[in-house]
Amino acid sequence: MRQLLNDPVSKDSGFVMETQCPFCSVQCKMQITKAMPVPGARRYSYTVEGVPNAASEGRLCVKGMNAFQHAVSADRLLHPLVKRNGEFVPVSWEEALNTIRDRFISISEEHGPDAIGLYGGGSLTNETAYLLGKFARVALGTKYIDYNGRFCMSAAASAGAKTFGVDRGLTCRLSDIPLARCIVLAGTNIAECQPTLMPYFTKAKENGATIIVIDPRVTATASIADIHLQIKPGTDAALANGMLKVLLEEDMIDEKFITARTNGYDELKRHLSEVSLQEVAELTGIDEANIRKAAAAYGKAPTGIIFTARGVEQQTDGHVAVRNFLNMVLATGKIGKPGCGYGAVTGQGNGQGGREHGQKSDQLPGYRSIESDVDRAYVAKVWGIDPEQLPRKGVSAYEMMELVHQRAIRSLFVMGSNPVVSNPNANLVEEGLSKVDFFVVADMFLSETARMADVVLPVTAYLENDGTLTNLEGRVLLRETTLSAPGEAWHDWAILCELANRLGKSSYFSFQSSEQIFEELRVASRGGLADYYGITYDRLRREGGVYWPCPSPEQEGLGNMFKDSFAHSDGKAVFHPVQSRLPQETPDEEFPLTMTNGRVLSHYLTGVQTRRSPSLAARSVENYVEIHPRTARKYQIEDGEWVEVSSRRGSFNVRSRITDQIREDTLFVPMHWGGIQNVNKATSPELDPNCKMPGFKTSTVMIKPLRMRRS
Ligand SMILES: Nc1nc2c(c(=O)[nH]1)N[C@H]1C(S)=C(S)[C@@H](COP(=O)(O)OP(=O)(O)OC[C@H]3O[C@@H](n4cnc5c(=O)[nH]c(N)nc54)[C@H](O)[C@@H]3O)O[C@H]1N2
Ligand SMILES: Nc1nc2c(c(=O)[nH]1)N[C@H]1C(S)=C(S)[C@@H](COP(=O)(O)OP(=O)(O)OC[C@H]3O[C@@H](n4cnc5c(=O)[nH]c(N)nc54)[C@H](O)[C@@H]3O)O[C@H]1N2
Ligand code: SF4
Ligand SMILES: [Mo]
Repeated sequence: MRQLLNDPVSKDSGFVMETQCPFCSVQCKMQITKAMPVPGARRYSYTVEGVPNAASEGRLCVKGMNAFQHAVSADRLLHPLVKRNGEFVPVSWEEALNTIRDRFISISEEHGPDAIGLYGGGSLTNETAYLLGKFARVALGTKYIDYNGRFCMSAAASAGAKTFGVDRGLTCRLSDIPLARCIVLAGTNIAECQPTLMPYFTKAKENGATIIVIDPRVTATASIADIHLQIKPGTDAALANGMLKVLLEEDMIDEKFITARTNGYDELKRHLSEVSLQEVAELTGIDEANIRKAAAAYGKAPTGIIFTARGVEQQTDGHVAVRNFLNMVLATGKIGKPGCGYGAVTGQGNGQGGREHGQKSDQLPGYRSIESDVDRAYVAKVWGIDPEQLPRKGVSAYEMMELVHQRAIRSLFVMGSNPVVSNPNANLVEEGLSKVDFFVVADMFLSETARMADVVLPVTAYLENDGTLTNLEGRVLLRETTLSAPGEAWHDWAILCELANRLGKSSYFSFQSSEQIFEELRVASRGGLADYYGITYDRLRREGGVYWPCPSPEQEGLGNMFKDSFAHSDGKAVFHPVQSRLPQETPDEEFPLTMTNGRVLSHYLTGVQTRRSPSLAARSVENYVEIHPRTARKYQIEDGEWVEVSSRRGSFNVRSRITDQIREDTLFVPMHWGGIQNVNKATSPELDPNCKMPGFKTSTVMIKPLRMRRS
């Protein structure tokens, strides 16, 4: 694709570079060329082409094609900003960093180190995510650190850890997909969210696979389904109970596998004997015949893979809902063999690596636990500190926002997230952040969150910042860059090193490059579940990517996991009986509809980046709510008019989009807009007790037109 563009920020004139997309978890490789179309032309032309690699096989989607536009946009932050009398003024790095140091020290002295919270993100490289965890524990000594992955991967990650003993998004390789004869896509809209993966699924279909999609909407992904189960939001756990019951009743289970490789089957069996298929049908809104058909398709297929994503996981029972799908995987023995497995379709570019190396409140690098004495001792030794100095575990992302609101956390440092838009119950989050004593944000843009900060630090984008990212398969990839930073933007990791230096901790943060940080990460992760020790930058350059776990440089990484054993100490996987239940909130007279939410093809998360890319912004300029024609009639809503959607938490305004591709009792709203169009003003902050995932996907709401009514 070739485009002409004004490029006000980049110092570099022409270039050809290979890089990776900054957006989703596929991490498609691409080549970007910037050149003068003709000598003396006033605008540069950019050409973006996919580069063949094992995951995307050279494909790019529309977001990847246009990603460079935000990176070279005139909106990029070029200087540190400090707020004075409510206005941002550009200052030197010296002044910005000294201000942060002074305020952090005074807040820590007055209220203790835990009065400072850190909030990271899954777009950060492994190196930065690792360093952020170390910065919290070693430079600040605070227990409060968490990150946006809590809203993304926590339900599936915790379920994988409990069932298999380890969480790696895909237990198999992408190349196993075409070998599967049945594929379950539960609450995942691959066609819009990981579009370059779609050919794996169409290939499977050509090879004879049955594709089952579980989604309340007829999505672009559902268009390839052989069976579409148009489920009532929030009832996936019940549906899995129904399917398990049929698997058992019709003897489609793998007794040999169950005996040799699992624990807890008898309990599951007892539990399923009490499940009524009729009740499941009522709860889920899917009739018995279709539940039977789907269960049989999966149960009878010789190979199969179940995928889940945020539709199943962003629920207050997301953890157990995933575990119930994993019960299906284990009961049929469809794991550890070619064409078999489970996939949590990771979301962000480094959603996988970002959850392994310590920016989560209870975690140390390599998936180690901050509450385990052995793990604490190991990491403390690598870091050269006493284990006693390591704080204990803190709280999850939204709980941190509650502590901010209660003023227990007095200062917050956000790196790589836009929490004012992406947290549930956004009004409370905004109110909390407006009261915080001292607020720092590191971003490329003045996001909705950055606007509220006292100090904003400009950072480098994917075209300028190198480092490793781990894709949805658990494959570690090296993103190389050649561009220099625009203005005075710094790399995230360099900011952390320099701040640590000013806080008197320079000896622990004396890194000069991301590779040096990776060298320490290798050792810190060594022997952990996510073992990166065998991976080096040189190796990544040579091999294009390496799967973890990879315990030694001589070994290959592990593609298809669990061939002979699982990661629990006895080598067995664990069944877990799951209760069928209704979602936390159920419709009533005041709030009669269920609202779910999610994504559209051309925008990414809170849209801070994609709304600054003209080609992407033009495809989707404002937010909307999908509503069924009969529901629209009932609430007197016309197509394309402004409506107010409200819940017990708050309300937002968007345009209506009438479509029969959604259930009558359900509304759908994308999550890519802030301010008055922010869906999270109405979402529920109820958290899953197991993993602290908010129940984003099921809130009860009412809807009304905003038009003036003639009396
Ligand atoms: N274009 C685009 N791609 C992205 C992103 C983006 O913002 N834009 N974000 C990236 C990130 S961080 C993530 S986490 C992933 C998310 O990827 P997905 O999880 O696939 O995306 P969502 O649209 O949030 O949700 C998927 C589907 O779940 C359905 N759903 C809603 N409620 C329920 C339910 O109760 N049960 C079931 N079974 N389904 C339900 C929705 O209708 C939706 O089609 O995408 C990544 N890729
Ligand atoms: N209602 C509802 N809410 C949701 C979801 C949903 O499905 N429904 N999904 C949830 C999910 S899955 C996710 S992942 C979250 C994501 O929500 P956020 O964490 O808010 O994600 P982004 O919008 O990507 O915000 C990232 C910010 O970091 C900046 N940034 C990008 N790269 C870098 C970098 O390398 N360094 C630094 N310092 N900054 C960078 C961007 O400019 C942007 O301002 O939203 C969650 N919120
Ligand atoms: S958004 Fe995802 S699928 Fe699209 S180009 Fe980027 S990494 Fe690839
Ligand atoms: Mo995500």
